[in-house]
Amino acid sequence: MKTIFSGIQPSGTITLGNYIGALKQFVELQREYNCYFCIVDQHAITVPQEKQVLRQNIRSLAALYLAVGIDPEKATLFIQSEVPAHAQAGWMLQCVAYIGELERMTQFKDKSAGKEAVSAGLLTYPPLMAADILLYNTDLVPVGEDQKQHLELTRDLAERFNKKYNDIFTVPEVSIPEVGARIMSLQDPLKKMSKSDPNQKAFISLLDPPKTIEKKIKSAVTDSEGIVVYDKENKPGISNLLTIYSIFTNQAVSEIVKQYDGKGYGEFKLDLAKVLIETIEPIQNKYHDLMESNLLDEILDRGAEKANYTANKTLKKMEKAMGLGRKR
Ligand code: ATP
Ligand code: LTN
Repeated sequence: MKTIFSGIQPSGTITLGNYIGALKQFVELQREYNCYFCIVDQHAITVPQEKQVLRQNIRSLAALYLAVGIDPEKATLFIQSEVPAHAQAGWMLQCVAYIGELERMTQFKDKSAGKEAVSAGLLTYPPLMAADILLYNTDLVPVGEDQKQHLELTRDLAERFNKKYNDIFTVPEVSIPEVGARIMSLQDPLKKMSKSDPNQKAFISLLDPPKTIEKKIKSAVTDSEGIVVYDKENKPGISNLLTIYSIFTNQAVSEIVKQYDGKGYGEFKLDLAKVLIETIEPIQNKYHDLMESNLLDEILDRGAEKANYTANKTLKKMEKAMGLGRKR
């Protein structure tokens, strides 16, 4: 059975973008692969976090993974900081990575732009991500479009390590969904929807109450034409909403366009909000049940135990290959 690894940062509440680009794929793939799904809290601290909020977000993200359909009997769900091998392997891979290639990462450029104090961790984030993936002999990494560059670097680091030290890493492939790999902000459809966007109206979170979902969709930026057609270049706002509608209803965009022929954005947006609420409400109900139960801690404990076992085996091989410590 092939192995999948993917991670989500507990840097806020999961958005529609995270759900469509990542989580929805995870649920589908867990049947056919040996899956590791991680709450990457050590990645989240590359930018400032409030400690109580971070703790809450970690727990909440774990519950959301399960509420959308991750089955702990099939997949291993765990918290990155509870598996120390990630930081240890991350350090070794930092020593394999070059500063120049890290400075070229667009996520680093975007997140550091205009900031006075940028943490060193923001720059060295990709070798930690490579460690996450490589520790599990991962074959496939399902992610949204924005992570493609990090995956290319992960492959480069794996190949470099294999060549320079010992051939121990599987070089992973990336899996990006054909539709919905880059859901755009509701307030600026030229920007990616992000859970850490300071403008709450820019994203729909999976925990937004139905009324909020409706309001956010109603106020989503479109254009003044009022015609529901897909034209990503000239009408990015309505095109983004059409993509979301299509994913949530399993209908082709062309069919939806026909359905709204002669109707305005108002009616389309109201229907879209309804469709979203129908899917999101049951997820929220499961989420609240999980947050109140002890099950969540049991699942995370089991996940950490299993992840530690596999990750430590690879870590030992890495240390041996690099000549760290004493001969055993
Ligand atoms: P942050 O705002 O803190 O950077 P984020 O919302 O970008 O967070 P991540 O935790 O970095 O989310 O990403 C988790 C997963 O969701 C990744 O696989 C990422 O590619 C995917 N993803 C993030 N944003 C989108 C989006 N707008 N459309 C599709 N997929 C996305
Ligand atoms: N960098 C990713 C989160 C992430 C990840 C990973 C994704 C950390 N480690 C390993 C896939 C595999 C992000 O910012 N979305």
